[in-house]
Amino acid sequence: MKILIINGPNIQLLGKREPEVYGHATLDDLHKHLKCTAVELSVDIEFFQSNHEGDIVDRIAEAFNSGIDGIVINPAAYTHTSIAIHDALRGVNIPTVEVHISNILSRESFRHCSLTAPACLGVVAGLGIDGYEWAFRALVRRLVNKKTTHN
Ligand code: CA2
Repeated sequence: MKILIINGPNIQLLGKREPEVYGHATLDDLHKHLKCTAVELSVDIEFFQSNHEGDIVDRIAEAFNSGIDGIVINPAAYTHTSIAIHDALRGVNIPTVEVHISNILSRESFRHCSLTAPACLGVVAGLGIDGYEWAFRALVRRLVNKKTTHN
């Protein structure tokens, strides 16, 4: 099983700016942590971060051809604006869980709406970077159960 972790714009700043909102761990720390979880769960994991909407759309489309079974995505600011990422997720129909480090519902009103979440299985928000691990574990469990049920 192969899972792709996608992070959107400015997430490369994790741990370097606004620690009061996004915490002290860096993107590299997050990747290392998720790699350990992937070993524990016996699944392959790939990472992608981009500040460019089209590149994220292209990576989602490519996931369809490269045998990705599930996606964990933090579309960052594109969450609130990107019909293109919504359409890409719907287009590939790969089970996806959306993650937000902060609780977008307790922040400014422009963050309350996610255009991408309706194309996802579910959303984890407000649990800091731990949310990526919970999303990853929930996704793998869902995929394993699905395989068992259909075989
Ligand atoms: O809470 C989240 O994960 C967000 O997706 C983060 C986005 C924000 O636009 C969303 O509304 C909620 C912002 C990502 C910027 O990442 C930074 C990380 C550290 C320092 C500065 C920015």
